[in-house]
Amino acid sequence: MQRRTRIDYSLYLVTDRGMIGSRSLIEVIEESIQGGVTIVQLREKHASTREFYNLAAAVKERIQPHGIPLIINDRLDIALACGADGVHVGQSDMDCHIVRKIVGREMLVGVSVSTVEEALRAEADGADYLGVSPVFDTPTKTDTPSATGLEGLRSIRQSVSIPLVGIGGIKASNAARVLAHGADGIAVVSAIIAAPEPRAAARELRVAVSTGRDGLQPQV
Ligand code: TZP
Ligand code: MG
Repeated sequence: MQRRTRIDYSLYLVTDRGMIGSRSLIEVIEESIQGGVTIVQLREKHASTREFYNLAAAVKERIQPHGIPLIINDRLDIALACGADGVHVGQSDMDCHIVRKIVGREMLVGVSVSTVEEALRAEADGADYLGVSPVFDTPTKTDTPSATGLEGLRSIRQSVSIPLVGIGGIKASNAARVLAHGADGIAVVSAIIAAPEPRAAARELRVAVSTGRDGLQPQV
């Protein structure tokens, strides 16, 4: 587990097996890491517990040699069982302070937030990082609060000091603006998982992240 080392949130991949077609998820993850993904969240909404655990263990084994942290969406039992680096919870999952009580200080805890109030509460409850969600509307997940937009993201950035990533509708063409509005990184599903070439897609997103960090506005 890597909580005590510095985590690089630059390009945070969130998985969705519904988008990979006939490809293997592990291959897609591996290629995306070669392209520059810095952290991986395994998000499984339909898998059985056994299937989720087996997949998590296999992904962990494959990404650990690259030094890439593994985060498990929602299921802290799976996160604990497979020795993941962290767990990510939303506003209707287990409360962050209870998650923290269960997982202890070593494991990363991430929380999805869409308002300043939620962000302040998550920080006070011991979150390590926030997913500001959704920054833009996205067909990938529609049961979300209204999009924060870039100004909402900036307000959340100004209210908390823990790292945050933007998620929702982020692609190479708008990623730099997300960074320029205070995010430490971008979290994406479709921009990598649904891309025909995940390695090239990740590479392009990393360039956009660097551009945004430099405070440069992308060409539109
Ligand atoms: N949480 C908030 S939006 C979202 C999740 C998991 C989906 C983001 O998907 P995409 O394809 O990167 O817009
Ligand atoms: Mg959740």
